[in-house]
Amino acid sequence: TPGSEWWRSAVIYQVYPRSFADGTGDGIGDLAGVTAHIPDLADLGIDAIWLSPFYPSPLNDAGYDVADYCDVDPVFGTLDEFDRMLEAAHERGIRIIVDIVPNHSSSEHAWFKAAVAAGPGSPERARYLFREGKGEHGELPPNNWQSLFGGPAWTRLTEADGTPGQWYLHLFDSTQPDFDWSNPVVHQDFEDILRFWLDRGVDGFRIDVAHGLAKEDGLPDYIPVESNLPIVGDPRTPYLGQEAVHDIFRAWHLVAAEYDGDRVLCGEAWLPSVEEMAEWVRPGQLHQTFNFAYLRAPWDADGQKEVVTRSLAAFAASGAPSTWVLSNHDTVRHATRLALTEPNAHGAGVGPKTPGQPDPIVGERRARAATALMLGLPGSSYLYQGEELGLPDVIDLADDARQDPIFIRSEGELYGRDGCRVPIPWEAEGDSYGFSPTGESWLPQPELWAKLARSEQVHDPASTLNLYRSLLALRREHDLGLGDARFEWVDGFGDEVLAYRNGDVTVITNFGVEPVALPEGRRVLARSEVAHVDAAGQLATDTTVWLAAAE
Ligand code: TEU
Repeated sequence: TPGSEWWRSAVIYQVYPRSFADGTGDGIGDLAGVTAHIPDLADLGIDAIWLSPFYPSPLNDAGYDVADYCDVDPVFGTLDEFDRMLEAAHERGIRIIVDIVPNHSSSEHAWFKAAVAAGPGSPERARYLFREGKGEHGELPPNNWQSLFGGPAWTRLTEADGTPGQWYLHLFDSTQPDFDWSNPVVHQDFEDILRFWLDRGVDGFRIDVAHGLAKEDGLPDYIPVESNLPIVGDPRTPYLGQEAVHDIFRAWHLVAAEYDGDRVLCGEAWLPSVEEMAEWVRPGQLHQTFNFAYLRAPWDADGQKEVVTRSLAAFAASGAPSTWVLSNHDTVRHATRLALTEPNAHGAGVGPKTPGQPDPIVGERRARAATALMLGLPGSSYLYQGEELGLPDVIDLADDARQDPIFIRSEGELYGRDGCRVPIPWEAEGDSYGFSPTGESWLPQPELWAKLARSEQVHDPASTLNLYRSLLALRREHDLGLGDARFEWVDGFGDEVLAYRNGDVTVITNFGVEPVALPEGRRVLARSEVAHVDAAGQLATDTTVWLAAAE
């Protein structure tokens, strides 16, 4: 229904197209693959899909380097296939939001090529951030900014470009030049792009690096301050979290509102605290933002209680719904992250760089418990493809198989983000576990995929897939996504247990080693244990239970 603000309580499932399902047999997932699996997603019980980029791209950063914002890369399909996918999803009551990348384009975009060709001072160059270098011959970068992927954030044009001399800014890879959002032409271009997809019927946008679009006037040097977010970047820089981004999103809000008031704008903004993230969304701008503080929270009762309490308070004050997320295509999958003895603080990008191997049994147990804790909370949850199968990060990919520019640029020091992007196992049999009809896969899949394949889980009542299905069905049945007014903490289970009530459902998680006695006479709606040992009214370590209201 128009104006329902469906996103406030939605469960939104991220499809990373190149790794989801391959319809054509080239070993790279595509839109035909998404369409083919819409029935499976309907069966899972999600409300919406967020589709990572599928636009024409040289794929240096997996499609977050867009060469044309209004088309589909032949690797992923065609605009017609996009329309068919959208229709198939809508027929099943699933909405689709697409990823928009407005901070930078690919250096292969016609706008950037024209900017290089046209030379200094031209209107073409003014779309991007070209500057003269410092030093006697302009041989030094215009300022000291560093790329979030490592190395200087500036690259100088050379003889090979035909117009040598100036430098251009790129907060990410050198093939991802940043736009100049102080130029009104850029605003107009992107409003046209939003309308292009809204007219096709998309239900909204996930906005990449939303806090990065505006840069401080004069592009001053960055004076580093202490930051615990080395990869994500310190947000108090001249290039992240600038006030001018809010003007952009006020305008975008109005564009989205022209379309029946039911299209959502969700911003990606890695800010250090949930208060900063919530304050950053603001009424009349983006509708919601990812709560990355949630995926960074430690796995213990105090840490989880604190992040949920602070998130609910901060988002209530902002007017935006609370959101929750445990994994995405930039982070270590939570089935691995939660099993690390010393999880990295931000859970993003750098892979499990801790001594020793994460224990897969602990990881599986905690991932299931964490999901059951998350899906009972009011607000909107984001799932990342494959987490419903309990997939871990693939941490032992060979160096030469890896494709993430973070890995490549850092000369082997980091694991990069490929480990969470390994193609999905649909079938236990076959060279690519049902990912591709030819058995090809752009990243090698581990043998473990045979056991975790969807075909193995779908008929097993104890599988992770069926845990997700029942949690999502119960969440819908009991309206758990609705507002915070129905939420309260429940005390009395001890220091290492966290319990809350949301409407008529009570959710209890045991973080301690000792089993905990459950209240008597309450119907169990769902429980997260991997194997259903006779629970006898007890809640084991690292598990979550959903209980019905007392009769
Ligand atoms: O990520 C934005 C971002 O801030 C990254 O630095 C992210 O924190 C990093 O991947 C973690 O190591 C978005 C996309 O989600 C990411 O996939 C892209 O690579 C990036 O923008 C550039 O478009």
